[in-house]
Amino acid sequence: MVAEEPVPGVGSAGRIPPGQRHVHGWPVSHYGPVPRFRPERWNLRVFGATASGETHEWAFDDLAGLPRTTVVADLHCASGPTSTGHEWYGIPAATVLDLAPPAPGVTHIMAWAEYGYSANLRLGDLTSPRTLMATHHNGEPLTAEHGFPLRLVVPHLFGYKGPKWLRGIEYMTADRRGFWEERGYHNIADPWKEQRHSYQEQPADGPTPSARQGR
Ligand SMILES: Nc1nc2c(c(=O)[nH]1)N[C@H]1C(S)=C(S)[C@@H](COP(=O)(O)O)O[C@H]1N2
Ligand SMILES: [Mo]
Repeated sequence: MVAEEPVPGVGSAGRIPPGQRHVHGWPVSHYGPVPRFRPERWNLRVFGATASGETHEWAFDDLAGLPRTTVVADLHCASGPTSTGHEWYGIPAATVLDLAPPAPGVTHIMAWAEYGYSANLRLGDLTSPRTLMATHHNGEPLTAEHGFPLRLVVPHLFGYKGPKWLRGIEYMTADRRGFWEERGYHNIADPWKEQRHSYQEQPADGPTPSARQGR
């Protein structure tokens, strides 16, 4: 991979990660169709290794009572494009841990979206003060194609770690790879370290993709 020079003066940090190219506007990028929002069927579930052993569930209207925050961040797709200056508004993701505490052994989470898309994160990625479950972007509700009604935003990691159409958080007592992580993408996904591909991983970065096991 040819590392490009970071573009000075561009991006929320005044620069963008190595190997990324700045794109104007906001491209749409995801796998599969855009789900239709059905408010009466929609819920957000926190499940897996919860402290109580129970699954916690919020209906769409329940979200209105939760705290809100604004975060300005860039969005780095691991395939190269970086779009900049996104003003996200939503619920700090750490709120989930207050409302539905994890069991003591929880180290990782799986963020689940419609149609089974998933992304695994270290617990600390979720509780990072800049990680949020966004409902709005630049002052407007999210559009359907960008994740309405709820989208996880993890500004310090590549875009695939932030599921659009978020529906669940699974507490895990061991790491397990999500959708793209199983398909050759890096388990950690730090753009500043250019962690794009699973073949770049060190043993401590996570479990081996199952497709590669035994090879
Ligand atoms: N549910 C879902 N969320 C997803 C994806 C996806 O395929 N499905 N793609 C991810 C990837 S790879 C990127 S780069 C961003 C793109 O977000 P955007 O379309 O708002 O630019 O969404 C992420 N969230
Ligand atoms: Mo991406």
